[in-house]
Amino acid sequence: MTRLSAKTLNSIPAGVAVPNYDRSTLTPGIVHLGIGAFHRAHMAVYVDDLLKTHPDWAIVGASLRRPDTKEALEPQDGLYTIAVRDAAGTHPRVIGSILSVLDANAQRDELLALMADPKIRIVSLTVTEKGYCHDPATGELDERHPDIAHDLANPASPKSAPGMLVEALARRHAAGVPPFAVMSCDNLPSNGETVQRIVTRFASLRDAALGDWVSQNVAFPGTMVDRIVPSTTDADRQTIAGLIGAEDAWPIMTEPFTQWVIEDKFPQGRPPFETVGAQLVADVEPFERMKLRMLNGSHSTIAYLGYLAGHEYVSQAIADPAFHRLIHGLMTEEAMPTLDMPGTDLGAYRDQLLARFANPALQHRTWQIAMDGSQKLPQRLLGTIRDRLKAGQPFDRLALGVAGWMRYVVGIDEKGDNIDVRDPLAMRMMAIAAEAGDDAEALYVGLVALNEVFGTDLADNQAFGDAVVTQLESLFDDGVVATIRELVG
Ligand code: CS2
Repeated sequence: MTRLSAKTLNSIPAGVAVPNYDRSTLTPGIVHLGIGAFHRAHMAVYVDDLLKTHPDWAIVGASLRRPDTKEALEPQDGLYTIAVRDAAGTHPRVIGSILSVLDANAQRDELLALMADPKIRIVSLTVTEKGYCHDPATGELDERHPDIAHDLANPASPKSAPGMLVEALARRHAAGVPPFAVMSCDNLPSNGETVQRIVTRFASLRDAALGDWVSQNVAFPGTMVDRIVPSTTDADRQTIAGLIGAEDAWPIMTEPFTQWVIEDKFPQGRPPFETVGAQLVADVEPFERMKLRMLNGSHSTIAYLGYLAGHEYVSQAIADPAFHRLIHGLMTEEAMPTLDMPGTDLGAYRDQLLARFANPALQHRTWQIAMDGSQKLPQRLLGTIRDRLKAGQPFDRLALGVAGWMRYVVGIDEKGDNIDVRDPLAMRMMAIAAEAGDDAEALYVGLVALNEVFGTDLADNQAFGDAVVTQLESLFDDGVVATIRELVG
């Protein structure tokens, strides 16, 4: 079978959408750091919709960790398929907005030179929570992070995202080129402000004057991004080959829903994202908080409890009426009252989320969402809990979500099988769990002392401890299913 590429594009069957513009006229306006599946199902699709009328905004992608995306896309001239999936079927479309992919390790100088080029006006990022090298509880740069220490010692050959951004900005500053806008598309709370804080701090540690220049001149628009993107499997590759009549080494599977809310702060200009479905707003924070607390808070709760209960996919967990009641209640009773969203029907948003979770065709693994919990919990569950505590309101379902994470990171499931726990703190957490055994109280005390997750306020909070330990004891004694039933009736 032929490989998808510029040469084979005209043999793709009619009915599969392909780029509606001449790719040879494109020039890059965006460098994207962290060119994973999410970016390719989200921002790259919005940009694809724009290129016919705005060919100077194509994307050059970079991967900071692994060369696998480059290896997959290079022989395909950057082309790849996205397949939108639901009960009605799988709908493929070929995307052409990514001109090329650079491997940041092997092509660091090329990447930095491009980022310093005046034609690049936006550098966007999806490097996941841990890619910012920050302390998730406080949102501050983790100055002891090994990559940060490396990049401060070797500023011209950075490894980390903050190090790359600051080196490119420093080069622009030195050359008198106005800075690009830095647009985070990760699920961090107040992602614009958080990345601004991290990058400005890193720049100041390099050089106080550079720090001042960054803080006064660089724009960090915030965003809320949303599209569910399960990891691609070999079965998916086969399905796509059948549909497009060509081999695609890395197609992206996703859902019909997509949402992008962007803070309109781009001094060097931006493509008219509002013409292709994005919402440009003055303040993105309420949207981010809604999404993190309702979608991602539910997702993480489903991931830990669902995995432990033996559900491979989110859709299987949410099909269990007890899980459905738990998540419906978590959103309605505990998350929604903490949100301030005039003009948004939160009940309708919740119902749409429950329907998205139930999408039977998506096959979104609970294990995938369970990854990196130490980086995700603060903005997904703990912020909501803090607000509930402040208001003196109950939060048992959220506490069960946190207890589910604590039970999960023990690394042994209810059948006694090992769990492949992926987390930057995995080693420390496993040591804590090994010490605690199946003593819920001891496990809680060990894990809650991880200040970068819980801060010091929650660690010292009796009501928080009581609520989580109650659920954790039940998880150990009675198992997940009985615990959920007990809680939701
Ligand atoms: C998920 C998210 O893996 C995870 O942690 O909760 O990636 C989620 O699918 C997206 O944020 C949806 O927009």
